[in-house]
Amino acid sequence: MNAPRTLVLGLGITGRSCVEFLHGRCPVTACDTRSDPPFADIGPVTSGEVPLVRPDGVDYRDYDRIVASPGIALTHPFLLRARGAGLDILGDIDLFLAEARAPVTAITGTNGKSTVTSLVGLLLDAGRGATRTGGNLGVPALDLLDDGAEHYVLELSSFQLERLHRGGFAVASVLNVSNDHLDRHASYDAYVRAKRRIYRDCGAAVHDADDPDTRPGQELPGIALNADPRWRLTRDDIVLDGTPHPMTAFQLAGRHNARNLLAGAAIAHLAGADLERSGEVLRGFRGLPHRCAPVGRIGAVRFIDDSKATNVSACAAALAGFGATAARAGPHVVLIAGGDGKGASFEPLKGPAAAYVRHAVLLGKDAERLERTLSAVVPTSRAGDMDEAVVRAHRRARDGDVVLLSPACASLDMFANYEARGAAFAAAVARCGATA
Ligand code: UMA
Ligand code: ADP
Repeated sequence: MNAPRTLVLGLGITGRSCVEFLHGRCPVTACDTRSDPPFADIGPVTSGEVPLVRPDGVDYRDYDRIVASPGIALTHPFLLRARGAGLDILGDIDLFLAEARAPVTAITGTNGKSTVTSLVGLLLDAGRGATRTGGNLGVPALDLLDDGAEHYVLELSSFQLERLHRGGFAVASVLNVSNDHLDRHASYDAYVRAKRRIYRDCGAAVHDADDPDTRPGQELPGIALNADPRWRLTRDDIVLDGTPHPMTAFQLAGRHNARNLLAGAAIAHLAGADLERSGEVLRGFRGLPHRCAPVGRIGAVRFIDDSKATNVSACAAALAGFGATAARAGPHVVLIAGGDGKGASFEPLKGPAAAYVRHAVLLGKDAERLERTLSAVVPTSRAGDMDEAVVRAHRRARDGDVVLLSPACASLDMFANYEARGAAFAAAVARCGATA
């Protein structure tokens, strides 16, 4: 077959990796709906070898397939017309799987993906340097390709999974599912279906028996966490391969992180890691920045950056995590939340807010909607920017409290991304006079 004439749609992080990978392998054209795409300055484009066109300049008859970046919905009119014209639509993960020569383990879920993916990568690698870890986590899958790799570990988003044609992951896992990205998926069921595509033809599946939406559609070998007596959480322990370990033996705090440790260890075990040898890695794992990370303290008030909590369930988990592990009962969290709620209901925050939140400072596009929900159970106030939010939160906090940035919303209405939001929080905390 002739090399397929390929249009790469989107010149962001993924599109850049696709253009660089495909250039020289097949005829490639790049296209972006934005007038100034982030990677318009890459070599193959500036040299003219890969033309960059606008969507309205595309004649579908000139192409066999479109590699569509995850940020572009499959329902985008450009892609609907392309499908109507008979073009194949795929994503970067299909290109990656066609090329990868080592087993690939893949992890998805609404929350905890990055934490678990990073942990699995560390456990599998055990310091040898032969495991490549990335995907939605940040380094696009095609940039991981390496002849020396012995294993790949990918974090996959629902956007990547909904356009994935291939399967066959060595180990696949849906960690948990709750409402998110409902502005992109037609319904909650469609979102669950996209997530479960990860199990297609996989060698082994890890799901959480406490969350039925994580189940594979058919019987597969693997581990059903919390149903399998060898892999479960008890009140105080994490049982790994039949051995109980007290939760206090691990660096990661909160019950949601105990779930992440359990899942990460089970996935790595099935993928071939020796957990006895990697015990130190597991116990010493401190998680990733912007996920319940301490950024300073003022007197007896701690400031915690959970900027990566971009949806309601992540924020609820963080509140419960700090609430349940607190030294004393009663509300002791001053919450900073808000941003773009992506169409989700904030109702599920009411319970944990009533139990653990002393005061909520709200900002961003959906501040008013959040206030309507939360003001029924806790005192709230509004802030125009992050500096004001931190000053207000600090004023409300009492000794022993936690000021928690856990927005329950995407950041893009006010910041370039969640990292920038977390950095703005840490900077504001430092300006208030915090120490490490
Ligand atoms: N866009 C346009 N026109 C285009 C192409 C993109 O307007 O022609 C917009 C999109 O609507 C989106 C933004 O540009 O708002 C970025 O989209 P993209 O597909 O170019 O994204 P990349 O830069 O390639 O980054 C993607 C992931 N982003 C998304 O899926 C939105 C990154 O995950 C991922 O790290 C990267 O690929 C490497 O794999 C980020 C993310 O927010 C962290 N993911 C979502 C999440 O985790 O909830 C799914
Ligand atoms: P993802 O990559 O899926 O966004 P992360 O590991 O980056 O997940 O964690 C993002 C946020 O989700 C954290 O900051 C925390 O608030 C929340 N979180 C992490 N793990 C879990 C879990 N197992 N269940 C619910 N919420 C979680």
